[in-house]
Amino acid sequence: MPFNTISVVGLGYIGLPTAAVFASRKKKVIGVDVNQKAVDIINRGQIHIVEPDLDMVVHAAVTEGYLHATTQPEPADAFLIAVPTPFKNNYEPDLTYIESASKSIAPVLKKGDLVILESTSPVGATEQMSAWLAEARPDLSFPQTHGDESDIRIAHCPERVLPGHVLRELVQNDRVIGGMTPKCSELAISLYKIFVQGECIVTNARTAEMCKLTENSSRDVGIAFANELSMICDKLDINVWELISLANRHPRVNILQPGPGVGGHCIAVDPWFIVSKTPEQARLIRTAREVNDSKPEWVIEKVKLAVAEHLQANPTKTAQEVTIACFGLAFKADIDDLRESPALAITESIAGMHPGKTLVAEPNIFELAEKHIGKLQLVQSEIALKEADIAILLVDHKEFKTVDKSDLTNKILIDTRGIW
Ligand code: SAJ
Repeated sequence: MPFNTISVVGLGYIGLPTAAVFASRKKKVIGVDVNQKAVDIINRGQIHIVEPDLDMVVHAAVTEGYLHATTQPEPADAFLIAVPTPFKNNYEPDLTYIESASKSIAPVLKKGDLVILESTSPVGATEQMSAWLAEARPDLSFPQTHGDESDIRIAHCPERVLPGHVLRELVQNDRVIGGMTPKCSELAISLYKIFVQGECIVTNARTAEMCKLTENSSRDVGIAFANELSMICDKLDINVWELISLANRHPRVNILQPGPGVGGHCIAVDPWFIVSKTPEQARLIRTAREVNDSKPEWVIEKVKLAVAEHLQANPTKTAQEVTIACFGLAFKADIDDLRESPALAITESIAGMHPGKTLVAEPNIFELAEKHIGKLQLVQSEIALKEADIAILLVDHKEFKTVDKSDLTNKILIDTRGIW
């Protein structure tokens, strides 16, 4: 079936690149978002998020007339829902964005349309979305009641792209296609084949939901193992980076890297969707989350010890005269994204407790948020290195990997990434 018009609901880190890539294949794309400001920016051919090369693709798509954004859904042949799925205070998934997106597209659905949930979701969310649509449109039939004969086709196809490499991975990665029925999967494949060069592999909706959660939980558990090792090695006076590189020479061992904690909006969130559904069984997954979430506090304790050590070595100094420099604020290397960043949390905590100067070097950010002004000073790396009594490496940005080792002498170093 030809898709003449494709609608993408939610124009964030996943929805906007997806909309732009469909448009670059000369499909008419309607982007829908509740944020009027984002809609206006996109309709000017600009972007409101940071992702390499996305600005050019969106600019071309808008100026050539293939992509336009709106706050009000319009009829289309396929709808992709890519809205956030955060968790609530008790780590229960919050599906309100999926609910309101479903209710907003329901009035414009017509027989033959395909609705795909792309948002990372707890198991059962796709069936729930289909139930919300069915409730709003009793005149149409849905897969949960009509199977392969349904008027509307529904599938879950999770996105798995790595921030910073989204445009390449969208096209090249394999895609898991979880249709509610075989016909739903078939139609979803024909949609993704418009731009996906990777393989499209069919499963059911629940397995597709669990697959995405499993990928990110697997990585979280792996990072927790590395973080736990780093705390064990600290007690035993062993260099954890050397240890891991030695152990990884074993042909069947591949340990990840310790860090100051796990950030971003995916790996620190998705495992909770498994834990909240099956709390009795998901013991390792929960513990991994707890280990990774406890790492920033461990780093902060190291900083307190370093200040005490520095004052002991310099008895004429007061704590007000000690300068601490934090290197990196982003949640990982070579991006500017601060969401759920352990580096940011550690830096904020130091600035809150330290009576002296707290300097920050972050090559990907050019101004501090309002709430940090007066508490932190954003400076060039060279200045931070020159002035610091205590230097804390929080993000392995490429600029920090090449610092002159002689600039690191005469100060206490806390290297959470093992690059200094
Ligand atoms: N990290 C470590 N040690 C490591 C690897 C990562 O401490 O060895 C930390 C990073 O510094 C960062 C966090 O983990 O704080 C997450 O970074 P990441 O690069 O592992 O992952 P994300 O969050 O950028 O993207 C992940 C990817 N998932 C997997 O690799 C399984 C991506 O493919 C998903 O599409 C994305 O989550 C998502 O949207 O779910």
